[in-house]
Amino acid sequence: MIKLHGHELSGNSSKVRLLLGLTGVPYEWVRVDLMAGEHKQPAFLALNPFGQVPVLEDGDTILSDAQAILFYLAARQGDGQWLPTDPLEQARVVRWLSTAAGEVRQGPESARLHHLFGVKAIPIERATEKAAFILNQLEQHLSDRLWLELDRPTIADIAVFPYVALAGDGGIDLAPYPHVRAWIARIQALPGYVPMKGLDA
Ligand SMILES: N[C@@H](CCC(=O)N[C@@H](CS)C(=O)NCC(=O)O)C(=O)O
Repeated sequence: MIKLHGHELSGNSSKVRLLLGLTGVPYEWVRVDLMAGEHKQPAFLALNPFGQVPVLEDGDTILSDAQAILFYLAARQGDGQWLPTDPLEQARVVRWLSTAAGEVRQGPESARLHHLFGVKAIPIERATEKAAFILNQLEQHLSDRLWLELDRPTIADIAVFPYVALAGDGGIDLAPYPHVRAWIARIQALPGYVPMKGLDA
């Protein structure tokens, strides 16, 4: 059975949990105690030398990085549902995986690290500015569509979702972004949705 190494407060871990839940794939959850520094110990570094969760173990296959894992799981399914097979559609989805690791990480994810986890080395003004940029982009993008790409949820939505939905943890108010809030609610209403600590009641 697949093993997912992660932490319950890690938005990157929650992306993978979400896809596994939505696709009904059984897996074993291996909690990595980030607060105790377990991810910097040799046993974990042997899985991911970066010392970061999530890590997926699928038999002999070991894969880190939430976006890479989403891509692998969705592509492996082979039906194009969560990751289209048409090259252009696929590229459009991958663009949002990059956005998750780029603009979303520099914005709401960094603001959350500053406020919730006390990483004061992250300049909060810059993170807040970056968050406003990407939230405005998303608000505009979602003004005439239900999902980030195509006519259905894909791994694009899953990759961008957690840190946008958790923006409040970084002191960012989502009130000015009604289309983004409606999109968050649509994801939360999907059958198989996996709640995350701090995000859902
Ligand atoms: N690019 C990686 C980043 C993963 C990441 O930053 N994970 C955080 C938890 S959400 C972590 O393990 N942080 C501990 C550290 O970097 O020391 C991904 O998208 O999965």
